[in-house]
Formats: sequence, C-alpha cells, structure tokens
Amino acid sequence: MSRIIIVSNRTPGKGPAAGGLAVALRKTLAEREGFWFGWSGKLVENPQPEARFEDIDGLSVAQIDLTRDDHHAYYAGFSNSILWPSFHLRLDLASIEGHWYEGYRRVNQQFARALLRELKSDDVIWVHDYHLIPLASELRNLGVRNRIGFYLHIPFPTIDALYAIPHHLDLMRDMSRYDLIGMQANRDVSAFTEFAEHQSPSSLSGNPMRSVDFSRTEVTSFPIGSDPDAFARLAVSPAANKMVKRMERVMGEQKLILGVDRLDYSKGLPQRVEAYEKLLANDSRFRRNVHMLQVAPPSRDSIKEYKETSDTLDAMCGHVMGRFAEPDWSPLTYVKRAYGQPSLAGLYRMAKVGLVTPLRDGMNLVAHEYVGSQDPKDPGVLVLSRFAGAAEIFEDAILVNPFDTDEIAEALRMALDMPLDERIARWTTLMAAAQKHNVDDWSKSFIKRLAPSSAGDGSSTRDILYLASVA
Ligand code: ADQ
Repeated sequence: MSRIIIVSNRTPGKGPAAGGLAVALRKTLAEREGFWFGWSGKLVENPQPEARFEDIDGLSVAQIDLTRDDHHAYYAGFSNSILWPSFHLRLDLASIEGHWYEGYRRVNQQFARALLRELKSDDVIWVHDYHLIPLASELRNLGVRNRIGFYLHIPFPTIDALYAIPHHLDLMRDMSRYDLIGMQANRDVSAFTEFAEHQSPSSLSGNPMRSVDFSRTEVTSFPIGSDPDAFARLAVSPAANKMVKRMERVMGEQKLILGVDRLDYSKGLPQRVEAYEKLLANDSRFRRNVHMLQVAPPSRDSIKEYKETSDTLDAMCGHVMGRFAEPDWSPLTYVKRAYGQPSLAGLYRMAKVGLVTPLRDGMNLVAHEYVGSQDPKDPGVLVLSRFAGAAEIFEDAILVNPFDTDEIAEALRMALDMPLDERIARWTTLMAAAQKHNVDDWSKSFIKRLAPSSAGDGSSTRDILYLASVA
C-alpha cells in the first residue's frame, strides 16, 4: 500500500487544537504509513533545506523552519490578508501588498524542495488548504509525477472575488496541476466550474496560451465531518460531566445558548450578540431564563482586522451586559480561550441551542460536534447559517441568514420554545446526516479517489497519470 503524505501549513501539536484540520486528519495517519509535513512554528535566519522528523503522540511529523520575513509574507500576508478574506467574500477586509506573493511562492518552493528529499515514487500526496495552492506546481517543476490531491477547507470564491485576488490566474493554473481537488460543498464546486468555463481564451485575454487547462484535474465536493459517535460518548464522559457540573452550579434553571468559534470575522460573532440582544429586548420572558455562552479563543491576532473584530466583540458584549445585567443575573458570558474536546462536548450537550452563524464558512465542524453531543431523549436545537457548507447537510437545522439579526433573534425564540417531539424529530435527521458525513469516511473517500490503486495493484505512477488524463 502506498504511503500517504499529508501536507499542511502547520503540523498537529500536543494539547487541545483550536482548528478543524488537526482534529480531522490525525486519525487518517494513525491508520496508514506516511507522515505529516509542514512548518515547525520556528522562525530562523537560515532554515535547513531538509525536514526534521519527530514522533508527536504516535504521529510521524516532518517539519521545516522558515525565515521571519518569508513567514510574514506567506502567512499573515498573502494567505490571511488576501486569500482568506477574498475566499470568504470579505474584499473590504483584504489588504494587498505586492511583495507578499513572492514570499508565498518562496515558502511553497521551500516546502516542495524539502518534501522532494523524502518522497518515494509511489507516495500519494494530500495537500491541505489555501496556504499551499502552488505546492503541486512547485513539485511538478521539480519533476514529481506522484498523484497529488488538494483539499480546500474554506469556500471557493465567486468569480468577481477571485478576479480581485492578485495573481489569480497563476493560482488557478497551480490548481490545474493537482490530480484531484476536493471542496467542502456543491456551492464551491459550482463556483469553481463557473470560473473554469468562464475563462475561455476569448473571454479572458484572447490569447489561448493564457487560459487554464483543467482537463487533467477532477474537482468534486467531499464535505468534511466530525466523529459524531465519539462526541456522543465524550459528552457523557467524566471529563464532560465535570464541565457540566461547573456550569450547572451557576446556570440553575436557565437555558443555555452556546457559540463556539475561533475568533474570526467570518464567524459572524458581532451579529450573533446583536441578535441575542434583540431576543432579550423583544421578549422579556427570556430575561433571567436564558444565558448565552460564547467561547472564542483569539486567532491570527497579529492581523489588524482580527484585533478589530476582537475589540468590537468586547464592546458589544459589554453593551449587552450594561443593558440587561442585574446584580444577580448576567445575560452572557464571553470566554476567550480554547477547551479540550471533553469539556466542549459537555457544553454542547447541556446547551438548549447551538448557535452557529458564520457569515460564510467552508463547512463548520462545531455544527457537527453539537449534533453529535446531544441527548437523544432531550436534544437541543441547531440554529445554523445558510452560508456555512454545513447547511447543505443539515437541512433540518433552523437555517438563518447570519446578516439578518432579526431573523436570528426569531430563530432563537423558535428554538427555545420548540416542543420536545419536534426537537427529537429534527435532531434524529441531523444525527443521521452527521453520521453519514463522518470524518473517517471523508478521508477514506478522498484517498480512494486520489489513489484508486494505493492498495498496490502494480500500476506505476506514470500509468495512473495516463489513465487520469484519458478518463
Ligand atoms: P475553522 O475555521 O477553524 O476551520 P470549524 O470548522 O468550526 O472552523 O472548526 C473549528 C474546530 O476547532 C472544531 O473542531 C472545534 O471544536 C474547535 N474549536 C473551536 N473553538 C474551540 C475552543 N474554544 N476550544 C477548543 N476547540 C475549539 C476551517 C474552515 C471550516 C472547516 C474546517 C475543517 O474554516 O469551514 O469546517 O476548517 O475543514
């Protein structure tokens, strides 16, 4: 069986993870030969050309260091100040500095050169996310013929947003050098296809050499998921109960509305707090009877727009407290830290409402984890943004427009008032969907499509490439 090499910006570390990627892929490598390749987290003046291997909690991890300037241009710059906001349709929050692209490419070249030293001819390479779009191109330029797949964890942008990205044509050409591209949702595949069909030579530049040939690249949706059955077990574990007991002491009979997110402007956190304020303002029944807990550990806080989102949220939470809090009742708690999965599972289970309202999201694993953690006899209600990839899977959630705070407030009211039989009926369908789209099947189906012969049928890499090109 050929080895699987997973490549992502960061490799998994020890302790609780605040990103979806690590949680999802650890398991894949635990079951196959191969290793996980990425940046070590270290900034040095002269990075070594070869990767260092390390065993991290039973996982083989290969890491390289980067220079401070390259890392800034690649990560905070091109990846997170241009690609992330543009792919999430927040062009207003994108800032563009021309030299960032050179750093982005240099880091991808450095990844490719270090990875080349470790590759066997039948290794299958699975690259993750927008930081590494050019990696297949850089590997191919070094002569690599292995099967290479790419998974985009975030949404694919509309054509207008794509055209606003500097060097977008190079990036699309980079994408065409993968054998397989996986997207979160059908919506993303449609946006990609629209670009591929729209950019005919005549419409783009009139020069046939400038159009991108996607004939060797398969693009399909592979919606990621969680492990809902594991969350179901975790939610009643002693560690989860410890968190539940802690909460019950302060909650009493109040119903919990829960949000769990990385602190990111794409997650719609200010709108969520505003909607909660409207719920309390519109219906005095809920004052003293509900409590909102928002857990949001800071991320990417060296970037100005993230700091601003954090400040906005601080101000809005303070405003709601000022308006509704009483000496013996506070309407909300806002916690800026990460928790381990057992504690999160306990919180999910006790929450009567899981409030998941990103303005745009690739998938949103919190929605999956919330569903997995519910008590089948007394489940909570998922209020979900229709602009999360998860909305394609969880049709029985209360789907809302995350920009419309009146609609979210009304959805909260509906969820809090929902009778038990309707909650059970909705949750039963949601749980079936979460189980159908579990993370194990997600990674297996991607790998199966990327390397149909990885069980070892004797075909060479060259044969596989040829078959893909004539298929
Ligand atoms: P993220 O934007 O990080 O992921 P999400 O899918 O919600 O968003 O994943 C968050 C993960 O981090 C979940 O597993 C959650 O449990 C964990 N997490 C969040 N807050 C936490 C906290 N306070 N403490 C501990 N853990 C916390 C990106 C894309 C998503 C896509 C995922 C996976 O933006 O759209 O679903 O990748 O592909």
